[in-house]
Amino acid sequence: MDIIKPIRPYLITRELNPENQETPIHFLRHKITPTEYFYLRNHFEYPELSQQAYFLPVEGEIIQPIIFNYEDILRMPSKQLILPLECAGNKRAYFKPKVYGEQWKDGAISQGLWKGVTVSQLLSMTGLKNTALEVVFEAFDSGKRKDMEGVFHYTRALPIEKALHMDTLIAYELNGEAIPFKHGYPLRLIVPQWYGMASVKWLKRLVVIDHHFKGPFQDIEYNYYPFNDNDKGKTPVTYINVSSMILQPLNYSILENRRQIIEGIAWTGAGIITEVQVSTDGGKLWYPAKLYQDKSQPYSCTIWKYIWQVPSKGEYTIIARAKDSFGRTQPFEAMWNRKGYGYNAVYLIKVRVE
Ligand SMILES: Nc1nc2c(c(=O)[nH]1)N[C@H]1C(S)=C(S)[C@@H](COP(=O)(O)O)O[C@H]1N2
Ligand SMILES: [Mo]
Repeated sequence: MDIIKPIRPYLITRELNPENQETPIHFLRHKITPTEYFYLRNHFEYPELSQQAYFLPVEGEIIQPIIFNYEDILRMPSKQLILPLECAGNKRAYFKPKVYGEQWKDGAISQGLWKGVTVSQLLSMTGLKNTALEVVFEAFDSGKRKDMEGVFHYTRALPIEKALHMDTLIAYELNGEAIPFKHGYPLRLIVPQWYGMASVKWLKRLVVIDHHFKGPFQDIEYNYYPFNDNDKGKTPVTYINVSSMILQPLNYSILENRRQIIEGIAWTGAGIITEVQVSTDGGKLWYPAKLYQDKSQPYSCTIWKYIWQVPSKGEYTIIARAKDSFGRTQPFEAMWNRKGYGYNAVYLIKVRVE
């Protein structure tokens, strides 16, 4: 009898139109997430690709406007970075009280090997006027919104310093191949250390501006709103919070061995992971896990392992907690906010040992 092969990889569907699908967490143990298991986050239907997509105009507060073409960009000096792309809404489903929005669990994150040219190189060719304050990255996909009239392109801006950062890339390859269409082919922005919303797919043009950009994806979405009924304390979502995940054993699994390897990943948008602690008694005692870090790829996820000698049969609550070199530690409770961004509470699983 033939084995029926799946025709599509098994992502975890949150929505099909626009397509929003999670990576099954099993694939996050790989150094890079296989491309077909990379999560997908889209605000609109996929754009239509035309010849125009192979040209990238740079306009605005610059000395010399230039239209770069794809072929030119492929020939420029390039950079390769391994880094996690994490949606700001990852783990939103765990906020209490619940918040509206895609109910992402653990898989709105994937780690890719990205190749591209620096934005800074392109801007060194156009030159910058000293009025330059932000760089706007406009995409081809667009659609309507429920809260405003008109059609909007997905558009985000970066402060000029972040745009000029030596690792902010206009990427054209993911995991050694041209970026797949659903991930932004032919050209997408990659902003290390920031949540995924900054990494604009299907780039249409760059505009350098002398003021603060205000578009719905900058000024309405992707802000932390601490209160349910007013906008006080609104702050933009930028750097990824320190976070971790237990990948093995799985939540609510039944274990037989008295010696268990507990392993997972930890990541941060500020500095590097300096410590991961594991508790097997619900948070009373903590032990350091062994960290495996790729020193040549400082943004990439840290893999960690802890060998647990299980004292006796029973039910256990296992918790992982990461710290980074900026002194940030995962909290027991994530900072609640109305749109459900930046969830990074300690990671907790339950297991039974028989
Ligand atoms: N053009 C465009 N770029 C975009 C988005 C989008 O909807 N349109 N979504 C953003 C968000 S919120 C995330 S988390 C990442 C997801 O990238 P991926 O679909 O390649 O995983 O892309 C970002 N870039
Ligand atoms: Mo996102």
